[in-house]
Amino acid sequence: MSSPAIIKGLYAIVDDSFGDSVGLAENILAGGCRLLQLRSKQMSTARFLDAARKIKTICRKRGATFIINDRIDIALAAGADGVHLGQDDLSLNEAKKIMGNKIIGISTHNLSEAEEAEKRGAHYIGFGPIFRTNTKADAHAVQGLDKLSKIRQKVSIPIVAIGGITGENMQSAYLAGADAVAIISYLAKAKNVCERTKELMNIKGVSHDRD
Ligand code: 3NM
Repeated sequence: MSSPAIIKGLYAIVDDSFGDSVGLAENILAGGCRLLQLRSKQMSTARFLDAARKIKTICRKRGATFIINDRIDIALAAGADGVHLGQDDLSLNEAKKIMGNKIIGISTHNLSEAEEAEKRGAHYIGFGPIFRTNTKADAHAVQGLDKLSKIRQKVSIPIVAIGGITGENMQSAYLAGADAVAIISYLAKAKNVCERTKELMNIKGVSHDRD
């Protein structure tokens, strides 16, 4: 499962700062999402791995791709499909040595980071924040849709738009060239997470079909 062609459509990120990650993941996957990341800036390694293993089991049942944020050790121990790394994490070269042919995504916040990630062999890039977000305390300045379009012209690996994405602006990110949209709070804060996921999966002009 190393093809970047599966980085498409709704890319849900389950962040434990919003509560029970496993329950959230269960509802998102029940709503039809097939690309999910587990992210935690606070869980102990043992709890992170436990949540990752449980979510991986649900992902397998649903045929969903499962990515772990930051922690290569947990991604490997849980048997996830890949890892998503920030600019300050292990370098792509080092990560590739450890991860073999698993998926590696890189967070980028400007054109040079995006081009560098592609050159070094990232399978996809995250680019953001596209819109204002309260979820990431140390978020960069808002990049907007224009910068997303510019990056689309320069980079051919899949681009995951992130930051402040909702049901209302999701389509605009696609029109600007995103292949996938990563969403944390708009899903986590929904009254009915499964229904909201279904709504997102039905937004016109957004393809979730994987090659
Ligand atoms: N990374 P929400 S923005 C985790 O710009 C993350 O790289 C970002 O959360 C980046 O969907 C962000 O709630 C937070 O806005 C996204």
